[in-house]
Amino acid sequence: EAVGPQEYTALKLKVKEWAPEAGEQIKGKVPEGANVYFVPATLRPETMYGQTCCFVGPKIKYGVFKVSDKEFYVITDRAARNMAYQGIFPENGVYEKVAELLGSACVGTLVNAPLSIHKEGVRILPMDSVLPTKGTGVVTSVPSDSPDDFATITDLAKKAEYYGIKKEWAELEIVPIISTPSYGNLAAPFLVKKLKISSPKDTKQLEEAKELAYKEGYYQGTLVIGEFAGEKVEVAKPKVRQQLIDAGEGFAYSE
Ligand code: A2H
Repeated sequence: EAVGPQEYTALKLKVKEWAPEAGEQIKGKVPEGANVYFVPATLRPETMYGQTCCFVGPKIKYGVFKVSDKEFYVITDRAARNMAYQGIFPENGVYEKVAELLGSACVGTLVNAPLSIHKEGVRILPMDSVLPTKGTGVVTSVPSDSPDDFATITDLAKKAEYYGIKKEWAELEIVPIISTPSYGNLAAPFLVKKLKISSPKDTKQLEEAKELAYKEGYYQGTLVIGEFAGEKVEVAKPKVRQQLIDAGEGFAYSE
């Protein structure tokens, strides 16, 4: 756990098509024509090219919060309260919830993930280890560089029926985002294999893989995709973040 304040990048994933249950639940509560966004918080904005899906906790309760007549965010109540004191909603300290959604009802929703190579959109999928007490309770998935994400999508694809999802939702192409001297250009799949991680429940090994991937990616990594390809991660990271913010596709969020 980090000691100081965490500076996240919150990313706006616009809903293109609701899963039937969630669509039913927001009916009449969000104005026709308004945009609704799932808003994951990430520490690795430079990896956003590699998003293949976005996770919610199936048992977590989310709110749909009004930012303006045209914009609504799906996040936890806790995150909305924090955001209300960070100038993200129009009035300081005030946040308006127009609907509630259980994570499980959102599974299958198609969203547009900024910067992702998957322009057709990515799906909202379930992840049991999402903590309701961290970030926004929404976690975008970058399986090339996050061992947790790779272990989870592997499990989802293996047990698609059990999870009530289409297998192909968990099988979008994984392409190299960051090249590293020790783990090649797909650090997370490499480390998951190397540490013999066979399920998202192998929490101890995943903790180790996460630590190794993070250090190597951040200090030794070079981006191999996008506008900043060829630049060191340390250098490119703030640039990608700023670009997302300038494009209105993300914003700073801290806690
Ligand atoms: B990271 P820290 Cl490529 N529950 O984003 C569980 N995990 C959460 C979360 C929650 N409520 N909110 C955010 N996270 C994840 C990208 C990424 C991340 C990569 C590699 C490592 C990595 C894509 N997923 O995180 O405890 C988010 O996943 C490794 C730590 O606040 C976020 O960044 O330090 C990170 O954990 C924040 O974790």
